[in-house]
Amino acid sequence: MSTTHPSADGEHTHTSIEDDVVDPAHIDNLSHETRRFAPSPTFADAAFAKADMYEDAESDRLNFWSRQAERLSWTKRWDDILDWSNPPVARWFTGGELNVAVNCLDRHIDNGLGDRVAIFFEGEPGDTRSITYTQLHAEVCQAANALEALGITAEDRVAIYLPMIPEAVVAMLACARIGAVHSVVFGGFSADALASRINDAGAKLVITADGGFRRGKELPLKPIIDEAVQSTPSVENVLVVKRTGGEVSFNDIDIWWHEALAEQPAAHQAQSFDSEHPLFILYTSGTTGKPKGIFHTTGGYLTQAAFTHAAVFDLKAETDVYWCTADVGWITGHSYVVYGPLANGATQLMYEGTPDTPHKGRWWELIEKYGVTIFYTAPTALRTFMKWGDEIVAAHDLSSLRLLGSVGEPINPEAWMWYREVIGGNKAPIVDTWWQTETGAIMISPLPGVTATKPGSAMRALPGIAVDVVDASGDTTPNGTGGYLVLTKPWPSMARGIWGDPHRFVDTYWQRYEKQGYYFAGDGANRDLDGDIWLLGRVDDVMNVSGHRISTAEVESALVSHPRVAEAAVVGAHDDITGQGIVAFVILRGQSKEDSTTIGEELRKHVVHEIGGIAKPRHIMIVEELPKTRSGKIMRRLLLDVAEHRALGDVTTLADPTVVQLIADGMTNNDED
Ligand code: 7RM
Repeated sequence: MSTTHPSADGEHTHTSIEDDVVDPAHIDNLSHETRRFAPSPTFADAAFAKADMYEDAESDRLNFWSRQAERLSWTKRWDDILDWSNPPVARWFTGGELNVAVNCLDRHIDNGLGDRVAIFFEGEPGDTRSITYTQLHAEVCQAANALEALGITAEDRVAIYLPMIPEAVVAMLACARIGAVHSVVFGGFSADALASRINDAGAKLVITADGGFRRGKELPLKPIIDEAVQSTPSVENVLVVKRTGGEVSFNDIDIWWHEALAEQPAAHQAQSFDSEHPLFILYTSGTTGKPKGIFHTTGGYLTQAAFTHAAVFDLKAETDVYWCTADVGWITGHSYVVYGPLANGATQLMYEGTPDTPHKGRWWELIEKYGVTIFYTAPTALRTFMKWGDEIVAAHDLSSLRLLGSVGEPINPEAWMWYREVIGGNKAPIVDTWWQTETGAIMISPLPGVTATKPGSAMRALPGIAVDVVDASGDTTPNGTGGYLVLTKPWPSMARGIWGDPHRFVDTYWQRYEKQGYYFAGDGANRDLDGDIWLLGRVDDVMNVSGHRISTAEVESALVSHPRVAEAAVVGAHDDITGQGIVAFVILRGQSKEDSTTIGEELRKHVVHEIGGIAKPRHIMIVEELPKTRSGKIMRRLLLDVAEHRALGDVTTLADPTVVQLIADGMTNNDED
């Protein structure tokens, strides 16, 4: 069934993914990479994680995780490490009780580390703050008190829509402290996207800002909230952080954050919550138009976030300055800006703006200025810097860097080598970390003091994690071939479900290998002859644009909500910088023969309005027809061939084989940037 215009009742129908699922036989770009990079003996000797950690975890996985949980501070010890009696919903550290915010703040202060800097903040305009653990604790306590004064309890959800400023961390920890579930929505999402997430979670409070600074300009957020809350009956109040000082309209439900906090004491008696108390919901795109509210709980999540942050990044909390460039609106920001680093008492840099403001060397300038030692970013950013040229990097002293991380998409060997040589000065180990919103924390990655890495490979599962690469029937594929990536045993930070939709949780991740009890990740992977894993990207209709997950169906849905669009099909076409770029094929309604550039531009704006800037199509192609199978399914593989300017694939199953050729002939190479 193809994507059609919404019917009168507003229901959308969506393209089936069946004819797009990659046959493992086609997943065969086996790398012939032979380079290996072992850590220096000095790095290896001093490493947090040593080789014996693998055997240790292998011999008794549950006790391994139990020991990791002991790194946290619990007010009540757990009865059982894992309850897997009701799959696929796991319960970890059952009966245990803890408070996440206490683990991230109070216990460090109790250990005499209150004066350690938790966050060096650098705003895009150049304003700075350094916030110690004692100061962060005081602010979180005030915020927790303020939330309670607004009637927020451990039964409620709070939506957070903020720029990358310390208040985002404070807001998240304040929710965690009182047991309220936060739902952070990335600042790049539109009012509609925000409203649907607020409604899905039934959030009672929204925490936002007047705006943030981006690309040298004020980016207003308040008007977006004002529009969103027109259609969110559950929202009782909006707390507004003053960041830019720009003009905002204030309504009767709005309260200034600084005023609400000023009224509150900087102390707060934290209560402990059950290990399985929900901590947050984070929406992520799936194969339909409706984003999934992935939800995580407390004890298992924090255990794995903290453990992986220590082991994968080899954190030396006393001396390291850590920087993860992810926004808190994504899972990487949750686990590796907020919960992992703070649980470990790390000192980190937080930067508000874009890498090219006011100049293209801003990131490298920051690394030099703060003496960053551990740096975690995405391949799309690295490829952008490669394009800008090495001179920009060379103008800065990056010798403080001792470890580099990559996340969000496969890193191509060229970018990996550039990262190693130009950024890491040929000495810092690189950890390519594979994981997902659903896994909550890193699953596949080198251990930097142990693994001899290969450029482009995430290598193998971390200690305590069980992965496999299987064929369609769930059988392990031999080394030297590829298939689907699965996780074969439960892990502490696994999602506990999709908010309000338990069936979808089962259908999406667990149905496919129900017999084996495997989690289906939705990624293709190769295992080389040594058994090391090479991730190949999604095997479903989820695109990965600059490391952001966007579903083709979601963009199609946005397109068909425009009155002029009859039908739309979207593919993620290869892009040298962003990994994939969004290319849409659109059939218009009615006969009017307007300029396709004008309508294309209008539709791109419409998608931005419906979903947000991250989903803006790179190219919109107006077509007369879409290639379909006889059963009416759109043949995306062919559209992808067209979008990537390739020779057309097999068209024999097409209802009308001439259609694609017509589209291909009309596809000009005028992609927008
Ligand atoms: C952490 C994050 C998850 C999807 C995942 C993959 C892709 C992420 C890597 C990667 C190859 C990596 N969460 N992905 N990391 N692919 N190598 N190191 O990105 O939920 O937003 O996305 O991202 O396709 O399924 S996410």
